[in-house]
Amino acid sequence: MPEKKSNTPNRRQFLTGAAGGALLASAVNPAAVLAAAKENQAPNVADWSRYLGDGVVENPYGVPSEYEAHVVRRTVEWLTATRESSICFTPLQDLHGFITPNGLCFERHHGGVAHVNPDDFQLMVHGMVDKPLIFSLEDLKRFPAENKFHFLECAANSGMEWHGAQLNSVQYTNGMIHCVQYTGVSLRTLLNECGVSSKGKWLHVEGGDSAGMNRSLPMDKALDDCMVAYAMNGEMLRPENGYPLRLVVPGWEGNLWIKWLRRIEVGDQPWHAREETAKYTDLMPTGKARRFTWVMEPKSIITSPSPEKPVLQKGVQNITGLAWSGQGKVKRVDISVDGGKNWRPAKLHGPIMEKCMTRFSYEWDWNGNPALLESRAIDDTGYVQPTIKQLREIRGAESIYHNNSIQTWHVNEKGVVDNVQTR
Ligand SMILES: Nc1nc2c(c(=O)[nH]1)N[C@H]1C(S)=C(S)[C@@H](COP(=O)(O)O)O[C@H]1N2
Ligand SMILES: [Mo]
Repeated sequence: MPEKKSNTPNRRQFLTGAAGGALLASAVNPAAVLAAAKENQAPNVADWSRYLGDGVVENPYGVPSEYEAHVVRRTVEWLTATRESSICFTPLQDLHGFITPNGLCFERHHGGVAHVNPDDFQLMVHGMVDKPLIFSLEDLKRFPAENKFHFLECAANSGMEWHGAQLNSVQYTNGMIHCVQYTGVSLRTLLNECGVSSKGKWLHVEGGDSAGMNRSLPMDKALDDCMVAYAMNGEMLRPENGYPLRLVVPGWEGNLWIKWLRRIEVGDQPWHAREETAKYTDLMPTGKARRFTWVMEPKSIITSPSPEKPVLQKGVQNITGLAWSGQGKVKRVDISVDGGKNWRPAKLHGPIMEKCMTRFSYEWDWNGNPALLESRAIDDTGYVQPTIKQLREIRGAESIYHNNSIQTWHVNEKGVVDNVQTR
């Protein structure tokens, strides 16, 4: 939790002079602020102004400021038996804009991180094709590259919240997601190179990690917008995200995005019987299970205020967060400060792209009374993000996957924010 309170008054308080507490009363008086300045604060000369700083290439690969050391991926130790088959969470509360920096992207591994030497790397494409081919990384880089921004959300994101509010955190309730720019080759280009038989309706995609993670991908999706990516955010993939090659399946659940991709087999049916494939199903109240629920439906989350980012003072707050849809573009995000009774549209910060995160913000004048903050996403298909009760009515609460319900944050009179479920 951040301890440091901002002593910078906001624009409105400057203009109206209507500052609340003692802190703000001093802050609006420049003479008083200057008189109380600490050693390193203006008008005094700070330490870092007195001496020469580091030379260039102090860090050949740059790292964040030491004062940002709290901005890290985190895991929940009790969630899984080992770290090799586990998951960690993106610190959404500390991100700006819509891009996730590579070092902060949540990780999900079933058999640990494979460290693949690119000289030994090969991608084999075979099965129902005219010409089976093996590509080296250099071969793949010779194809025309595509550059696309997409979110990747694990189907289990918010999965601990089905029965009730569990984890008092935006990172732990919503952090199984990241959004980066991918560079790679469209799957359509690769498949055309091999000449897919008209009987080829499914791809069997396989990873080179110890889990040998494999999935079935319908041909229509493969030809629509999938790609094999070797780079993220302008540099080669990180080992934990599949170096040197991963599958990108825009808008669909994370488990299809095979990392350390090494084999694509074209077939006429899905590889249903595989145990791993069967695991990703949604148990319904009837005892039956939904399967092949691949699309990640519209969702949004207020990242500040949040349990990690309490409200520090009365007056104007910048409510901000992220929205996304696996069906298309985010069209609108509405904000409620009274638990869903009244809604107002948030400002969307462009660029707004298909199957990509969109940053939103909303100016809220907090009077110090308890409040219930919510955001709801609406995409260009007209789909409106549901409440948890609406989802439970249809799906029960026994599934782990595909919880895209509205998150409610309760703000108390001290500005402390808690995860609650009210409707
Ligand atoms: N080879 C391989 N690919 C994999 C996995 C894996 O364990 N092995 N996990 C999948 C799951 S369940 C998710 S949610 C995403 C996570 O991708 P990330 O680690 O880049 O966040 O990778 C998918 N691809
Ligand atoms: Mo996942």
